[in-house]
Amino acid sequence: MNRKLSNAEQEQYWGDGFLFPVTIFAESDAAEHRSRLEDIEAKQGPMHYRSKPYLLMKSAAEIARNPILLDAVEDLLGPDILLWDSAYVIKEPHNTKYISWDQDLTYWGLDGDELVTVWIALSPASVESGCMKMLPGSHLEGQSSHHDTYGEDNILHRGQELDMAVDEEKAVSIELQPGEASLHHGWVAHASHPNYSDDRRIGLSLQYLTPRMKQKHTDRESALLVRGEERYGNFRPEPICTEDFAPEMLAFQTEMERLKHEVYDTD
Ligand SMILES: O=C(O)CCC(=O)C(=O)O
Repeated sequence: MNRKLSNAEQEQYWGDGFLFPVTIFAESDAAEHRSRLEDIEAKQGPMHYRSKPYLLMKSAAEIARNPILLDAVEDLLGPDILLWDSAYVIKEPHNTKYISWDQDLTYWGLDGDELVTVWIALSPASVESGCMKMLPGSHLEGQSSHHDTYGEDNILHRGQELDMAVDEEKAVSIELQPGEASLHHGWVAHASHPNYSDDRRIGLSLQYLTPRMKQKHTDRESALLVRGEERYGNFRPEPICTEDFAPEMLAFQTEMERLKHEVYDTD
């Protein structure tokens, strides 16, 4: 039974390696989540690219467990779903930060590809503001080789970049209104350019996987069961955030973020 995505949408996802736009909530709800994020930023400092913000912020935890979003993920991954990682990706107005062409699964240390990324817009994601771009069908061949650039303005940890030249003419710009999401496969080649607009470009990127997946480099990583059952025990269970920046959750999130960077440095 389809929950959120029609058969045609599912076929499009598996054929192209991505699907958009999928409406998750109203623009007014997106504005509310943006304002809660900006209140937290004012108190706690930048949230850009901090790992697992759903452990620290009730707003991120609500988005991550949104039933409409999870229905779409269930259509692609099946009934048992773990939330493995997440990050706000925030490009300030008129900023030179970008993400080079890459495939996510290349450097995440995971042993399979039963993973989908949901990227939900909290401000307009347009070509001008530096929305993601994706190369249709590029997930079908699996992994291509990458090299590290350590590019100064590259948002990626090591500036990882595909070795192959990407034909930008074939790329699709993933333009989204606030409250809309894109879904993408872990092997799809994607990138995003700088934000030339007057507004912040704010997205929350969330990585969902099946409990069958495993981290190759450590058994200390954690994940949050968001739907169904967990019968594998490959990840330490995570608690649900019920208070913004609870001290014990901050300590746990800090440990998990450190571990993630160790893995990123290995793969
Ligand atoms: O937010 C962006 O510009 C890129 C995010 C991304 O690469 C991802 O979510 O996989």
